[in-house]
Amino acid sequence: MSAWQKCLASKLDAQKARAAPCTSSHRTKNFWGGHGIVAGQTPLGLGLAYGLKYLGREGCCLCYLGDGAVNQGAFHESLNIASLFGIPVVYVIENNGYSMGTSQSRSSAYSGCLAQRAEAYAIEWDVIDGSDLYEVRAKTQIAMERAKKQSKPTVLEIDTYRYYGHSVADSMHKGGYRTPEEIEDYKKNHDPITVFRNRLIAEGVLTTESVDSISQAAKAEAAASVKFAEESPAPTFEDISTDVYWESDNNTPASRIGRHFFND
Ligand SMILES: Cc1ncc(C[n+]2csc(CCOP(=O)(O)OP(=O)(O)O)c2C)c(N)n1
Ligand SMILES: [Mg+2]
Repeated sequence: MSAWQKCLASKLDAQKARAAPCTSSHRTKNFWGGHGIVAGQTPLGLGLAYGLKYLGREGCCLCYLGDGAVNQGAFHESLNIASLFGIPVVYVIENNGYSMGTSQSRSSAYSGCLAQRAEAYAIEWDVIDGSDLYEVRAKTQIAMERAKKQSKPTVLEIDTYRYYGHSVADSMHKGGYRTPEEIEDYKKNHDPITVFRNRLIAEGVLTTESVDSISQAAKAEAAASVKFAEESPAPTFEDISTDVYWESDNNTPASRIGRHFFND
C-alpha cells in the first residue's frame, strides 16, 4: 500500500512525495532507504550499525548493494572500518550480473566471486543461490547472529537476475548486452517465486489450486493499492517545501535573508 503511495507521489506517502521511489525510506519500519549515488549507502549503513553498537542495543544493519557498487572506494573504506571497529553490519551484494548495460566480467576484476574480496579485510563472507529461499534465509540468519552476538560484519553475495533494464537507459537490453534467450532461461529455470512454489507443492504444503488463489488474492491487493493511491490527494506546495531546511521551516533571522545557504 505505502509503496504505491510512493510511486504515485501521493500526499499520504511516508515522505510526503519528496523522494523518488528508488530512494524511498520508512522510518517507523526501520527502512532507511537507498542512495542515488552508487555505494553511497554503504558508509551510511555502517553508521546506522555503529549507532546500534554505540547505544548498546543488540541489532544489526542489513545494507544492500548491487554488483555495480563493489568497485567504489566508499564500499572498501566501509569494509575496513566495519572490520577494524567490529561493527554489526551485513553487506548484501545483489549480484544480477550487470551494472546497467555492462556485464560484471567487463567491470570487475575477480576470481571466483565478489564476496571473496571480504577476505582482504578479515571479514567472513558467503555466496547464496538467490533462487533458493531457504538458503537465503538460513545464511542471512547466520550473518545476522554474527552481527548481533559477536558484533562482527559479514559480506554476503546473492546470485540473482533482473528481467528488465536497470532503467530506460538500458531497457529491452539496449546495446545488445544480453540476449532474450538468457532472460527466458532464467525465467523458466531459476525464477525464485516459481522455484519456491514448485518446492512447496512438492513438499505438500501447497496445491496448484491454493497457489492460484494466493496469486489472485495478491493481484487483487495490488490493484486495490493502486486504486487507493490514484484516488489519494496530491501533495500541496507546503507538503513538499517543509522539512527541507530547518531554518526556513522555523523562519529564523538567517532564513529571512537567506544567509544560512552561505558561510559568510
Ligand atoms: C557514483 C555513481 N556512478 C554512476 C552512477 C550511475 N549509475 C546508476 S545505477 C548504475 C549501475 C549500478 O549497477 P547495479 O548496482 O548492479 O544495478 P543494476 O544495473 O543491476 O540495477 C550506475 C552506473 C551513480 N548513480 N553513482
Ligand atoms: Mg547489478
